[in-house]
Amino acid sequence: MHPMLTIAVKAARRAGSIINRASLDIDLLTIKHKNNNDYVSEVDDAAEQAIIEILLDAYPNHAILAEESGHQGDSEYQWIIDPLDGTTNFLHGFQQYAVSIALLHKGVLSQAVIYDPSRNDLFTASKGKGAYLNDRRIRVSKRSFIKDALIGTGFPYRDFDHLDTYMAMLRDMLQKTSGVRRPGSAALDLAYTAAGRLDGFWEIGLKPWDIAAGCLLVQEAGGLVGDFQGNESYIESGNIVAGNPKVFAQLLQILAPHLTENLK
Ligand code: 2AM
Ligand code: CA
Ligand code: CA
Ligand code: CA
Repeated sequence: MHPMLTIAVKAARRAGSIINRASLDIDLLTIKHKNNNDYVSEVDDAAEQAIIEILLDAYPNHAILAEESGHQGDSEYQWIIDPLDGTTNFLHGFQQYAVSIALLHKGVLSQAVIYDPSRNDLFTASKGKGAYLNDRRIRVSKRSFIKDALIGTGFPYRDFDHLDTYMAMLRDMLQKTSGVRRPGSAALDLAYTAAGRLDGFWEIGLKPWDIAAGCLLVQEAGGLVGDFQGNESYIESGNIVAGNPKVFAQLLQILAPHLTENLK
């Protein structure tokens, strides 16, 4: 394993143990959330700080972009961190959430870890070296036809400007695929796409920390990732389509008639 990936795995597991410990007191967690909606961000912050400490301890000069604490440093190496992807699920004890850590080198994704602490599932990828779930190589699914495909997505929650567009996309997907799932962690949805558990995925308006690691996983598992026109702008726009190559192409076809100017 690449030494930088080894460090990322150590950081993701440390964050996972913080999350697992907090999840044991789910009742306390819910009450605390009602009285003080800082509680979840306490878990998010604690996990994020643990990750950053481990990364910077190993690589003091590397730069960081993390969901809760933002940018720090300036380097050709930048870590992109979501300490807890799927916070709403975590808060409800709905066990679908993950830690996501990616490394960009000179702007190119080079290492990725997505760790599901409730199942102890560790997804990893290094550029050019394939994608793994625990010790086993993973590949995207071989399904060729969109009518047989199981597709992941996320609902709009922040920017309801695109709600009508999204609902039209969803309506079309429900009619043209074998099923649509909305598990609630974009990072895990991409990891599942890499592992062939989902055949494809799309969502509007995600952030770099939601998708950076997942994109490398999908690509290293033999899949394709793009924005809604199949181009490269997905990390900036957060408008993302992913899937095995055949499903990816068919997803783009389904989305095409729904694209308003600002989604192109
Ligand atoms: P988060 O849990 O790290 O915030 C699911 O659609 C994706 O949207 C997740 O990656 C989730 O990341 C993000 N998201 C951010 N805020 C959300 C919210 N209020 N409800 C649902 N998902 C949210
Ligand atoms: Ca997230
Ligand atoms: Ca998060
Ligand atoms: Ca969040």
